[in-house]
Amino acid sequence: MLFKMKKDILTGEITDKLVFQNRRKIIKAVTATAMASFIPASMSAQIKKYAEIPLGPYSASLQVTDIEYVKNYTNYYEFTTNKNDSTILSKALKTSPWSVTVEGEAEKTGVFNLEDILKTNPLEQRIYRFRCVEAWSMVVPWIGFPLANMLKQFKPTSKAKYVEFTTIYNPNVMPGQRGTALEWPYLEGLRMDEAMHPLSLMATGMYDDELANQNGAPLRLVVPWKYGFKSIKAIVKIRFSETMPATAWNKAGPNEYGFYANVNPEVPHPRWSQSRERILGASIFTPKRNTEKFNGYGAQVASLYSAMDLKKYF
Ligand SMILES: Nc1nc2c(c(=O)[nH]1)N[C@H]1C(S)=C(S)[C@@H](COP(=O)(O)O)O[C@H]1N2
Ligand SMILES: [Mo]
Repeated sequence: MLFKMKKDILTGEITDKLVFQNRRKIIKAVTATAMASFIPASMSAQIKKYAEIPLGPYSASLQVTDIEYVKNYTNYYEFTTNKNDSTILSKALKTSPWSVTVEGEAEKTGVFNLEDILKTNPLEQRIYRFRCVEAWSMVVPWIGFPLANMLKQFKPTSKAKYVEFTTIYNPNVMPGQRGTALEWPYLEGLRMDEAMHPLSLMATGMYDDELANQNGAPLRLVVPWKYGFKSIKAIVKIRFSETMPATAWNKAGPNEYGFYANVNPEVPHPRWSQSRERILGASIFTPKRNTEKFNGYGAQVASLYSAMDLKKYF
């Protein structure tokens, strides 16, 4: 699988955008046949559901990374720090039924079924570049809905200045949670204006399908202008707060992982440069690409930070 895709050696971008789009067409054709024949209606509805999701307005026209890399090179410390092994280990996590607890500075708090959340938050596809703090990047066709849509439904009060997200805590099925790689449960947060920004996405799927467990099923955050660790997986709790949340990575290394974690080639990580990034799935001959400020989303988000020194608030 690893060397199956054709690569553009010069740019390093993986030239399978067409392959991906063709796959959509094939799925639609198969679905049409299936509905007229032998595949159970529920299954064909599921396939159709994901293949026909419209492309959202904030989708970038970038060539997407080979799905095999995105699914088998993951960071999910609840299971393991080994990027290849969370695929198998995470199969033990039961992701349905799933509920999200909403707490704190909001009018509508309580426990909500994911199914109900999805009824009022229509899905769209967003192709985003995703940049890990470890200096590699990929391009993923996510499926999800704007975070702002959902947050507004909970009616945050005027005291809500931040929103905090928590991953499921279940050391019985998540062996990494029996260790001390991070303080558990994994916790992340955004300032309210960041959370309400139209680029902030709640993802439920990728590549025309539901999220694989290792990629954060059934519900994860995707904040494309920030380092990947902000994009928390398997969310079970959302809390609106007046104060800045103490996030898992910031607690683990306050000098290395800031709360903001905006992608910034000008601010090196204390142990490595952030000016370039390895393209996930590209050959070893492919040069690294230059990391863009805000991961290329500066036109949309730079104004959120106009009053801040980004070297101090990294
Ligand atoms: N709960 C949880 N969320 C997480 C992580 C994690 O270990 N646990 N890793 C983060 C990091 S460092 C990155 S780069 C992305 C990786 O997403 P992916 O594995 O789907 O590519 O998830 C982020 N979200
Ligand atoms: Mo990461």
